[in-house]
Amino acid sequence: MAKQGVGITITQHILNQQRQKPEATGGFTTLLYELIVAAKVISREVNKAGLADILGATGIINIQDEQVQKLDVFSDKIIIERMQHIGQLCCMGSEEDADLIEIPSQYPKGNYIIVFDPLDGSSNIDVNVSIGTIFGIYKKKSDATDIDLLMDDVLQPGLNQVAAGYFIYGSSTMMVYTTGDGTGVHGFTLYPSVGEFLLSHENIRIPERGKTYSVNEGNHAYWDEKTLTLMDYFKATDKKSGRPYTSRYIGSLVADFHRNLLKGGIFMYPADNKDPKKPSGKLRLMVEANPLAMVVREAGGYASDGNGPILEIEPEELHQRVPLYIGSKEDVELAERFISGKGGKR
Ligand code: P6P
Repeated sequence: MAKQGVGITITQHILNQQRQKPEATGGFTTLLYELIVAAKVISREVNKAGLADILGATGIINIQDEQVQKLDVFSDKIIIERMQHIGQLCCMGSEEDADLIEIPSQYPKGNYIIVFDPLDGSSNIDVNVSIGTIFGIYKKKSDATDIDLLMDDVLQPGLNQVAAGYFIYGSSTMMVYTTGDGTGVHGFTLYPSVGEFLLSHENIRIPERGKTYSVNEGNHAYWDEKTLTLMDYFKATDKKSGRPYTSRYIGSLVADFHRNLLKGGIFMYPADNKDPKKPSGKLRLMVEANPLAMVVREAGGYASDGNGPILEIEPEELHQRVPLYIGSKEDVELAERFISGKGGKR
């Protein structure tokens, strides 16, 4: 018999999850709903970027010392606009903004915190490569309400995220998220003619081990000996352990992560000595590593900074960077043995 209706919508899925939590007030649901609206607007703009006059750089340099693309700015503004009025947040943190973002006084405040990268991979916008929005949601720990006193509430280890996920704007637009409490990782695909995200990847599980490694080999000259030995390991021929691995690197974190989540593999952005200002590599702990580390853990994978779990790192500042090894559990644990010096040889 033909499938009736449209299947399970994201709205239905979120409400089902809310019903399983007697203490739920619906505030978290409201937050996710408006975040989804922001993503739909960003998806619309990304998918017409080639047509609209929002291509190219703004000439602004952001906190990350990176050329800001117009869609970055647009995406940042859309998320802030959709989040600030819902009465569920005490503040926000964005990769595009140096400081915490305050909730305007005309809106009620709440106990949630959202940190996000509004449009990761933005350097790929005008070459039509998949890009994404990454988010992590926390609950405030203190009674503070003044923006100047909330940084400690924001700088929590990733373990404390009450939800984490991403939107990927690619051949289709998808939302992948988890509430981090054993309820699994679920993927929803945007059905353009309906304008709704429909459940398309229920309970995603990442293969224990993959056959793909993702890294920017162009940084080879800037890696230390342990990193070089690790990369040589993946490239060496050894049929018994299924090597060499295949190399796949898109240069857009969400796209590289999403492929590995579904197919297995490891993504790496090691520490390097390329830029003295970024000794821990390029990726950010709060708005990139932690949310994806929560997603991959809930899907059966693992994320490490090379010495230990990303999710256990006590953040020291909003935009701190961290080396990232993330994906199939066995591959990341192997990488950790090489990088931490607890085993592994060239
Ligand atoms: P590189 C995109 O600018 C980004 O932040 C991530 O999406 C991506 O994984 C990484 O940088 C790519 O960096 O140095 O390899 O170009």
